[in-house]
Amino acid sequence: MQNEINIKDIIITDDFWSKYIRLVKDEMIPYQWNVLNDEANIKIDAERDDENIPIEKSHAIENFKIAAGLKSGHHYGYVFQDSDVYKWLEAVSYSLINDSNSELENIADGVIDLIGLAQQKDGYLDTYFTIDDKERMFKRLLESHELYCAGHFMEAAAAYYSVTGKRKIIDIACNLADCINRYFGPEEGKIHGYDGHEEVEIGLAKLYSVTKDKKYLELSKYFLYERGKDSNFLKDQLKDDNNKTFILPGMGKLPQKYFQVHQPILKQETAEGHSVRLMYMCTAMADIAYLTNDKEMLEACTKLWNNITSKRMYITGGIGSTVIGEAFTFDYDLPNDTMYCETCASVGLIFFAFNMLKNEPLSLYGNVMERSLYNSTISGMALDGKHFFYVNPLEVDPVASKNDPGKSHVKVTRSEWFGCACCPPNLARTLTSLGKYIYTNLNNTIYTHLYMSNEVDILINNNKVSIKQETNYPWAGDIKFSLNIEKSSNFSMAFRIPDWCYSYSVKVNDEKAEYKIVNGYISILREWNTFDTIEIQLDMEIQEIVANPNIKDDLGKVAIQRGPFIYCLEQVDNGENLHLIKLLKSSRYEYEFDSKLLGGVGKIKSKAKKLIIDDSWEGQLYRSDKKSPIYEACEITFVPYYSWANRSVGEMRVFINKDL
Ligand code: FUB
Ligand code: ZN
Repeated sequence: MQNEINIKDIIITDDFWSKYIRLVKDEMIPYQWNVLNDEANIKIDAERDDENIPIEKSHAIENFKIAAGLKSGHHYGYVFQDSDVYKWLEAVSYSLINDSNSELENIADGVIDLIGLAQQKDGYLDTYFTIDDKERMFKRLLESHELYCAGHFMEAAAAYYSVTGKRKIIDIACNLADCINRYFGPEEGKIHGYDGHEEVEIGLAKLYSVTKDKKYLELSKYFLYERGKDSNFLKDQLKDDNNKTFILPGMGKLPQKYFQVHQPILKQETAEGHSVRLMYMCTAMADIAYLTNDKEMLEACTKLWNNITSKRMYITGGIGSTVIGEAFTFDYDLPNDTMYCETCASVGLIFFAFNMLKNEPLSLYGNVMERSLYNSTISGMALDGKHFFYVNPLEVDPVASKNDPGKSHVKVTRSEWFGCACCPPNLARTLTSLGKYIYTNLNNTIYTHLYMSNEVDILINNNKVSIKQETNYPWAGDIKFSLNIEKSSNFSMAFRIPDWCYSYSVKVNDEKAEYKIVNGYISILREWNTFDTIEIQLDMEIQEIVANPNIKDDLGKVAIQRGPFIYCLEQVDNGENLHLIKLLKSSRYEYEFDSKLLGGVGKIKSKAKKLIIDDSWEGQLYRSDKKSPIYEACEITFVPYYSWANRSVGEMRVFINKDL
């Protein structure tokens, strides 16, 4: 059985990631706290043009106060507004590891007390239904998000309890889970159904992991296996409800695939519907497969994984090709300028990848985890930690975003907050728990999936192995591991070979090492001792990446990658009309780390050419043109995709035309 590393046993010391983690702790968490309390002087944006989006305020804490009877009033915000508080609480929990902050912990304890007060006597917890719609509790799961919110609370509870050891939050979570268990399940008299938005399955599995109470594991499994058995369950529930008003207008019209209920989960082979929903479903499936050794479930996960990563994923690790339903569409449909690529979906892909790694240490999972993390996940947050992208486009033209209603979701600057604020706190909880994604151990092998400086203690064969990883990653491919071991012992150390790396070297104790390649990992089996070192050098060449020719939008174009980063062109460096720029047939690229640019980034320069639109085009849209196009020579500068839109408003693109 493979073990996750206890997140309390790892400290990230990395330059690149420490900055992010600090930003979340020092900026984002206090900022979000103010937003949740309606005390931040900010403008809340609608994530797209839609007058139903609640943008007046967050009201999230206020909702709890009203549900707790401390205040009077109505619920405000999305029906899943509670989850913003839960995700914040989860991020706070992880941020308290290695960095105790009694003031923050007191605030968190206060929030937990408030949540406890808002919980009903029977364990039920959901501010919208408690305040304004009690009779419809569990009666409109298509839109209600009751179990979704419950799942986020269970995740927060597992995190807070694991970090602080304080039981109160776990007791609230168990009461809630027990309440859900009384209402749902295969037994007669219970609701045979599932939530419209997967998430409770993840929360229940985490609750099981901290309490070891098998009924939570069973309930998680139940919700997964029940999903899609009766594809009409969600809509039938709406029909049965006498009160026909919608909580989320428009949701009732969405197809079964949107909710991943068109088939039982084991039969689903392609990524369908709302991308965050699918990612949470897959994350839970992979966890249940791991926790219960369910091979069929793992096989189903593998099929979905293959479809997503080989036919429906952007080069940045973004997923979701359309704003309509924030959803997947069809194979190879990956438009760069209308896509969705929600930050939450990228985060969800990381969760899915990691849970697959717990089942099977295959480098392809680590590769995607890295791709998503370094690109479409962190692009979700500005370098100031206070502005966020909901969708992460690969091509932007401010004129189009302003004037094309079909692109109202493609923002050109990050917003201070959103009416639907799912993404910012999702980023916060992922960044503060980053340590857990770096290593796993299985079958006498310690696997390193991600490279970043850190110090960790890992138990292998009841032997404590302390590892110090030092690296200049992601800007350079040198990685050094120094060991400190209780007793010398035989085990394997395995290191992922990133999919972008074609040449590497490995040394143990300064000498060329013997190793095997196993499932995309450099694997070294030997007796390890204190003071042993492993040095890995991954060559980080600048690469031109071409897309599968089936992706219509990328034909004749290339994207630039160096190490884990996908690069982009921005107007601020390259002028307007980026679509007129063409890379030369034999382009040469020069890399330079610029400590003053964008908080310190490696930039890439190249010579290129730019099509000249001369005056003769004035007044003509089309013409028969026998003349060859005229280009001017230019020098262009690429910056890492994640760092775009941190300077000024302008065009951006990842895939660039090229003379092929
Ligand atoms: O429905 C809850 C969250 O809101 C989803 O996960 C996001 O995609 C957004 O629609
Ligand atoms: Zn989101």
